[in-house]
Amino acid sequence: MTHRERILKAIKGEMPDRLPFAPRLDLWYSANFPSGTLPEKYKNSSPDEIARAQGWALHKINPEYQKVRKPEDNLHWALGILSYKESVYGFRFSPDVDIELKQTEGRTKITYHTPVGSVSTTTVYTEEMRKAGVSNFWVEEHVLKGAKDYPVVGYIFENLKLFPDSEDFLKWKAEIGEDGVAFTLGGRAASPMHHIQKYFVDATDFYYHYHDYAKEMQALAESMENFFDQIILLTADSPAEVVFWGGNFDDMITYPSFFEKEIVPWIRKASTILGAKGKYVSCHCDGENRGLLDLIRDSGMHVAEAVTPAPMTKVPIDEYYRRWSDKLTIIGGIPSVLLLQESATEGEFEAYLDNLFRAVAPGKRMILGIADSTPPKAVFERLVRIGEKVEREGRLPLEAGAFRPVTKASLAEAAQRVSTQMVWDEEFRQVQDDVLNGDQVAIQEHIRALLGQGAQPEEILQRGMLTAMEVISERFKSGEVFIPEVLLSARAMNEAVLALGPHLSAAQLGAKGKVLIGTVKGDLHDIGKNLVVIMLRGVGFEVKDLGIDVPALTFVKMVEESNPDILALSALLTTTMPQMKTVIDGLKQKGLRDKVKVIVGGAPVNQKFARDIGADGYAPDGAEAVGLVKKLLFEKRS
Ligand code: B1M
Repeated sequence: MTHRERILKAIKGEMPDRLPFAPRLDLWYSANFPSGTLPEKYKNSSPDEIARAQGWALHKINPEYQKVRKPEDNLHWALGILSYKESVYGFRFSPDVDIELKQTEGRTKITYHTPVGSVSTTTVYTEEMRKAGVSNFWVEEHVLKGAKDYPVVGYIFENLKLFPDSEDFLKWKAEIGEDGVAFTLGGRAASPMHHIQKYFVDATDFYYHYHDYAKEMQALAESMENFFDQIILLTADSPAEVVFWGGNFDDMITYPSFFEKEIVPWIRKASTILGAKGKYVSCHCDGENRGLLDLIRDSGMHVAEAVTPAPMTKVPIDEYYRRWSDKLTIIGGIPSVLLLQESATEGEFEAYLDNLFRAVAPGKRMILGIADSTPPKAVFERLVRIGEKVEREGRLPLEAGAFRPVTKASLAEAAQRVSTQMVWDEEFRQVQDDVLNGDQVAIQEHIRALLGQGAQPEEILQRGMLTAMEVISERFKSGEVFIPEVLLSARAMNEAVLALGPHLSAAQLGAKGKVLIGTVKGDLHDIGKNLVVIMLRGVGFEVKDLGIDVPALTFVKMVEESNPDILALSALLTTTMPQMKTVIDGLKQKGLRDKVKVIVGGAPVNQKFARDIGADGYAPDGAEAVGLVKKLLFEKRS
């Protein structure tokens, strides 16, 4: 059986002869090729040549986002309008949309002039990003800034024409031949609202817009249905067999109720129409899926790709396989950190693989891959060993042996939900309610009324606002509420602090302490860091946010200048974690280390790493960060 036949059988839910293995190599390759650090025998090979020489299937799922045929292919990234050699359609803007382009080194600003107004976007892609193997642009200026931009973007999409264009796709498919399956790009988002979330607004601001401009957003999503319907029809009639239908789902970002309301109907629609034409819909499920497991399984998607199990997320591989494999095919299953020397010992790597082979028995609907992709510093030998194990032990059906995936105790633990109850304080009930409901307008009125009745400002702050905010933090920690609720509550808190400000003494306002925070150099992830900022501000800390991609020297300089109590560092990539140590070393060199407590956080970071690099603490999430900052401040001051 060829790789192509094997993968297609797995996608159809049939039993191939053995487990398919298709490692994604692009990130690893583009980081190691320019620096000459590819394995000696592959120094001059392409990723496909390496995979073929090793006998692995080619991973042909994600388009090569930075390898374009003509500049227009990815020029409109900030609108999510893309076309590649991997696409089966092209696009054309309406003739009355005038496009003004300004390009300087690494930065592209585009203004779209339409009959109903103008909007603009700016994207960044630097040489440094290219060298690091980053395939996405960074959107520096998002298209939606306020209510007036919504109809303009709506106009662009309502009048956008897609047309069939499979010529390059067919050539590319032929080059892949029997060594893999060519997935075509439907879209990088799975629905109109998901598209708005991914492209049009800053990741954190999205939740405010979703709340504040609900009507405008709904109307825009409707204007975009034309775009999505055209994609479905064109891919349905194309020579592609599998369609990439959006992704980067994550139970924090695309939290369950949002996923169910705004995303599932379109996955279902695409799967139904494409399924009827004998095609398969595949979604990029690389995030934390703990809260989305059932929704994804029942969404109708045929393939969940880039599935990243524990230890990188909360869902173990056996649970994924047990809960999903009757309905959809899993691609991935090997978390990328297992290929890194510093994150997993040889023993841990081998044990994971042994466990994996037992957990996915009998092996139907499973395509092995590195999730999300092979990291730049991967030990190549480990990839080779996975390939060898597949050859040796991957014949299907796999035998489960003595593997016991889930214990009663772990199920009971999962079922247990902490419910944080609000302790109502009658005098401040309305203010507490306002924080819990995220009502930034009513809270100001209620504060003024309380002040008018003679209530003490610090009592309003402590007994009214902060107790309610602590409850929100706890509910977030226990999974009862999601990002939007936290953001709206924190915004109400911030507005309330402004209203209360003139009545509180300077000492009371600044009493909590000063925190300096940022995402380290080379890392553009900011959703989690923003959440930490908001939660710290929400409970009264003064927070200076340095943003993303912050060089170590900037952190050191800012510590020197602004003298914070706490320096908080965020990193989401294993490749950028070492930057945290560089910052700490920089502080030591400048004699500043004893002046500031350093805390670290972000998905790949853990307590051990924090200890190893000499940080003062680690917080797994925003709520814990609040507790940690309080604890360290108490220690610092006592
Ligand atoms: Co990226 N990405 N991404 N990505 N992305 C991850 C992180 C990844 C784990 C996906 C995977 O493999 N399954 C993987 C990293 C693998 C690794 O190194 N271990 C990855 C990759 C590979 C990449 C690119 C390299 C992809 C590419 O270009 N080929 C690229 C890198 C760009 C760069 O940074 N240079 C990239 C790009 C992107 C997007 C731009 C598409 C987007 C980011 C949008 C943005 O941030 N504005 C994105 C996303 C969305 C993700 C996932 C799916 C979700 C991250 C997220 O926001 N989660 C992510 C998958 C995952 O993490 N499992 C993934 C929600 C957020 C609330 O959680 O950020 O963990 P989190 O924050 C938590 C805690 O960690 C903690 O509190 C927060 C709230 O509870 N915390 C702190 C965070 N910072 C803290 C600081 C503290 C304390 C606590 O102070 C002390």
